[in-house]
Amino acid sequence: NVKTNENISIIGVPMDLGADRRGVDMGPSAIRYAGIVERLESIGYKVHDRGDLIVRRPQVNKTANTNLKYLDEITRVNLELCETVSAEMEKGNFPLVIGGDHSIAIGTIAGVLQHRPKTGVIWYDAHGDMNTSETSPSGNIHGMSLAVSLGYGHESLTSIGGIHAKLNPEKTVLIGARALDPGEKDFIKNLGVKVYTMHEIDRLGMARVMEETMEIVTDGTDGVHLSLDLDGLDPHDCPGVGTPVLGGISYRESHLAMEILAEANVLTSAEFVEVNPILDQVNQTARVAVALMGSVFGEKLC
Ligand code: Z70
Ligand code: MN
Ligand code: MN
Ligand code: MN
Repeated sequence: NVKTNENISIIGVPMDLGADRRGVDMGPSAIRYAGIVERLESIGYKVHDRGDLIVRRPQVNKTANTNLKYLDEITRVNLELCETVSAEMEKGNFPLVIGGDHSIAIGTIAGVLQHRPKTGVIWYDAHGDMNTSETSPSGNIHGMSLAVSLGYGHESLTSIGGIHAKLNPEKTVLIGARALDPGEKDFIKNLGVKVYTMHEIDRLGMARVMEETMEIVTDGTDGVHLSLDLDGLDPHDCPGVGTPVLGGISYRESHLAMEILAEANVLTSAEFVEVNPILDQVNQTARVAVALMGSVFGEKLC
């Protein structure tokens, strides 16, 4: 089952401004150090490492007339990321974005939607990332990226990729949620986004959760994007994340989820975000990220 004809393009985004906390900017280095290129090549892919986008480090977080922190630079980087992802897909390459904080999903998804406008999304995360400037408790844009990709939020961000390049809430699935803000809960219900919280994962089991998820994100769509925030996993397995939340998805459940996704053979783009090497234990979280990539790209145990 070796996919020798497939090309994966790795795009690093050393962004931490959306989390307003240092460390996740080193995520792309940590993931490369953990052997991402070699791992994907060993499965049989042709891997093109496009290096990292340039992210500036503004010392002032305020943009005029908004509570969104570092809005100007986050907008600029996501515009560039949108172009970069779109250009790779134009060449027929699979875009694999490594972060960086989760605000970079805005640019990744905007780029993906240029080519696959009906993309379904799996948002694997402890959080909903469904805040807007009105509901955000922090002003951190990494807590707003899914809302933006659905078309809600500051216009500088929602306009990236064009106002029509937006996700369909009914083709968007959250997995692993356990730290939703009140405004996010209302928003998720009103929009009809499907959520598998830790409660459903415990009750139904990950196999059933993923089978139902695959049905939702493949029916009537033209692609499937995986947006995987490492804090979706339990902090015991992934200590190196900016916002650890107890009671998360296990390493084994996560591998199973990736294997079910791989078996369906529908994935068209992916991103792995929020690896924070400063808080990590000997790069464990980056190593988990690379191991999960192995599973989602079809590596077999036997
Ligand atoms: C909170 C907020 C968040 C990730 C933390 C937290 C958001 N809901 N997202 N870590 N990845 O500030 O909006
Ligand atoms: Mn997130
Ligand atoms: Mn998160
Ligand atoms: Mn986080």
